[in-house]
Amino acid sequence: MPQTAVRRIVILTGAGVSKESGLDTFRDPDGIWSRVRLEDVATPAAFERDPARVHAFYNARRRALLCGDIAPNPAHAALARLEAEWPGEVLLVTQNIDDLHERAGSRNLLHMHGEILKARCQGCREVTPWAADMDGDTLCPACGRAGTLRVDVVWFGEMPFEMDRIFSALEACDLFVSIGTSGSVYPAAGFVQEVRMAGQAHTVELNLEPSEGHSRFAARHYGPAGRIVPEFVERVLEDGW
Ligand code: BJW
Repeated sequence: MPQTAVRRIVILTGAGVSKESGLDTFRDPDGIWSRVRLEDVATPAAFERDPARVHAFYNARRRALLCGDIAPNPAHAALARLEAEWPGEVLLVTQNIDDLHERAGSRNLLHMHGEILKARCQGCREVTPWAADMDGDTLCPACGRAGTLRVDVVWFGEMPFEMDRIFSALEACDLFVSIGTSGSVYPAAGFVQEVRMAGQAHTVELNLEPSEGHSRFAARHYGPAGRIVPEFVERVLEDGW
């Protein structure tokens, strides 16, 4: 057992961790924002202006996630293994709206940008598991109203979920690892700075290439997540950091 046994780990993941599972990132040359403008699909104003377009965007991504071809990759599996085998706490904070961390076995997990497999009623506020398409006529299963459902994700200008728990964990952690995120969307992009200001935690970036904030990390490893995350987890479980 490593000497660092009781230490607390916070992991932040982004779209890069799901890329090798077959889900697109946002800002890579072949990413989602190369095909659709975020202003048209990922803001509250876009949903007010053209709800059919926003529903269609998320319906297509939900169908792709559930089509049967998408599965967790070795990076997801390694993070679930870390949670299962690390003697201290491992909190996984994901910006991803897919369910691949859950499918791999992660349990101590916060979806700060929401989940595509949930619907939220803008009338009664109820959040419901949701695997089907949604449109302007869909009835809220809780209050029965039509036209009030939206996908339970966080758009630009909205407050990400669970921020109090996340900031408390960042302040108290001993190791912070950022995986597969470009570091261009706040508040997630600022987490490494929060950790550094809070104290002595070690900070590590694992990504395909240096992110916007790469110089803020004490250690950096670059390559596909499916290779470098299992290698990193193996090292942490063997030797700590
Ligand atoms: C691989 C790989 C492989 C590829 N292996 N790696 C001016 C300054 C500062 C902030 C703002 C500002 N103006 C506005 C803001 C705030 C705004 C913001 O940050 N805007 C920026 C554009 C500047 N943020 C917000 O509005 C957020 N809310 C907010 O700030 O509330 C106020 C607040 C204040 C204080 C505290 C707390 C809150 C909300 C942001 C919501 C983001 N929503 C989206 C859509 C969600 C639903 C959906 O999926 O459709 O979230 S946008 C999109 O970006 C999605 C992602 O979660 C998010 C981050 O993207 P991610 O994951 O980093 O993906 P990419 O594509 O950018 O990067 C992938 C990386 O993987 C790359 O580096 C690749 O190299 C790498 N990679 N293959 C390993 N195989």
